[in-house]
Amino acid sequence: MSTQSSERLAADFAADVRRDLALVPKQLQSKYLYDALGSSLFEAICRLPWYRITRAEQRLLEAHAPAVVERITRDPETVPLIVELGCGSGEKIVILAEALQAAGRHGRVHLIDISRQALEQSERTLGRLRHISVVGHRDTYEVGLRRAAQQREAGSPVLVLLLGSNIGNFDAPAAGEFLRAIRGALVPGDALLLGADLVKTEDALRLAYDDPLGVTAAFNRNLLVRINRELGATFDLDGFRHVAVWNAEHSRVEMHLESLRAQTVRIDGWAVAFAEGERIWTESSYKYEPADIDQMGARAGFSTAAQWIDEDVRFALTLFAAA
Ligand code: AVI
Repeated sequence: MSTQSSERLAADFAADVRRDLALVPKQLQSKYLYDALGSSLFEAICRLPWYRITRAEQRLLEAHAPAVVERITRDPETVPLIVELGCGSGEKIVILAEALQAAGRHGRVHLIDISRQALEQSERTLGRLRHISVVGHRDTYEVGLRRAAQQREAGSPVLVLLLGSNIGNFDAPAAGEFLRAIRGALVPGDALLLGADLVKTEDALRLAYDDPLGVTAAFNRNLLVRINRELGATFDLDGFRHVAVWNAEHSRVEMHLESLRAQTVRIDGWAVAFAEGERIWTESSYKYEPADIDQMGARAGFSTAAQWIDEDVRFALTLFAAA
């Protein structure tokens, strides 16, 4: 990644923190949870017995990767381009890459993630596959997707992967806008594979977002560690606790950091005051019904080509065609 984009990301972080801690209620954007330690903690979350999204999605991908690959390999002359938005450790895209290999085809992969560690790990995971070329973009989804789509070869189909219920971290207007932006980068014949978590019991959701080992709490509180390190702030970690709540009205799990006492935190020369019990809202994870997912896609200009559901975990993998 160029120094220029490193500097831009650092300046954006400082400006966003300053703006969002001045809001009522105070907020921080969930994309900032993913520094190197945050990415490792998220990987650990994906292995927790109570966070079942990742394994359910992997099972669905393994079962249906051939059907997904079939859609982008209809023309034997083309080399499909797969773009993954938020690549994690690369374990999911590797399932599709192997299905591509089983179909006897080459492919090009572009990985887009804000986390340097996630990109490096995915590149290592995919490095052993000789039939694909891999390019990483350390950037926001929007900028990375635009860059990747500009590099499509004429006539080659593009498959965008938005997995792991990453869509659930956007509120409805932002999710709609984001899906429209994805659609805008695609042409008829291209596809989007969307993994999205479904509404389930409140107990299951609480355990998934406030696990008994405290890994999710560490993931959330690490954002304060990051702000201390990168922005010279004075957050006292013992002064904030992790809170996860199911908001049924909005169909989302919310993560917050709650101040345990009245306190003032200095961030690079400015002061932020917290009342006892005041919260910083750090993440929303929206949960869907299967029909919501179809409608969300349709509103953005996609038609549902297939939808596969893990009924046990309640997780959906939806293959959309760019209509
Ligand atoms: C990345 N994202 C979809 C995760 C989620 O479930 O919202 C992040 C996460 N937050 C707490 N646990 C996992």
